[in-house]
Amino acid sequence: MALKYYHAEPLANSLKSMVPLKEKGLAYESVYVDLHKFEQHSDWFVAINPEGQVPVLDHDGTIITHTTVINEYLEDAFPDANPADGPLRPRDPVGAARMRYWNKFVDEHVMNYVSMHGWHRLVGVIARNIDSGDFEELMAHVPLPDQRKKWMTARSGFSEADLAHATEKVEYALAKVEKQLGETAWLAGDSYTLADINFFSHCGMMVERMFPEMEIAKRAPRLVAWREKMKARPAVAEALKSEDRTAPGLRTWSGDR
Ligand SMILES: N[C@@H](CCC(=O)N[C@@H](CS)C(=O)NCC(=O)O)C(=O)O
Repeated sequence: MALKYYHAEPLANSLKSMVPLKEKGLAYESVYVDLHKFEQHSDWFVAINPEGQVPVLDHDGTIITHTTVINEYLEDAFPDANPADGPLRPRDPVGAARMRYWNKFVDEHVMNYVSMHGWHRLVGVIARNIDSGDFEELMAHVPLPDQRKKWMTARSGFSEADLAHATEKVEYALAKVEKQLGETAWLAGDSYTLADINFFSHCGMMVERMFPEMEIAKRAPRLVAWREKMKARPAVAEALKSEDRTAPGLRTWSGDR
């Protein structure tokens, strides 16, 4: 059995499937894809994932993409490799449904909005530093039309209205999670699941730095306590420590590792 994980820095989607690999104690070969060099759109990588995005799981030559799919795949392919406190996907139908409800919420209503602010702060700087002809040449290699548009918008700047809408979505999500954590220890109930890993990967580490004005410690103390509990898990700590090749000047929003 051979697993290969193609990923960028341990943040957002790249972190989201790295944590389950580590929680399940699965040995894998780590392949770093340098987003700063646009390696995700290069011929060798697009031959592996035609959508030109990380992360990607290769299990004995079978390619699995999209983090929520990868994470459920790992549960199906390796049902007996579980952390000591139980499986990452509850075995009872209600628990599994709750986990999927939160995954759907994070995937559809959180990820892209946090990402827009991240791109606004970080990717915009990278995109604007590329000379005009070179930028168009790079864009010609972006396989997903929406992603190409996002790169072009990052270069010209996201509109204030879009950024404000994204901020509203993040505020709504933080309040929703804070409320849930008042009712259950983890997002999907009494056990730690893929839903916690999902929200943590997108919102856990960087949100306070990205939105200092939200005063998250004050407004969401349960979320902050939950985040510390997440960071204290050895698998999460190990994933966060894993190789980070981001240029130091660009690490401004990538969490407090
Ligand atoms: N829905 C996908 C999203 C993957 C995604 O957005 N990946 C980002 C990194 S977090 C990426 O590859 N960005 C580079 C690009 O699109 O050029 C997933 O869950 O894996």
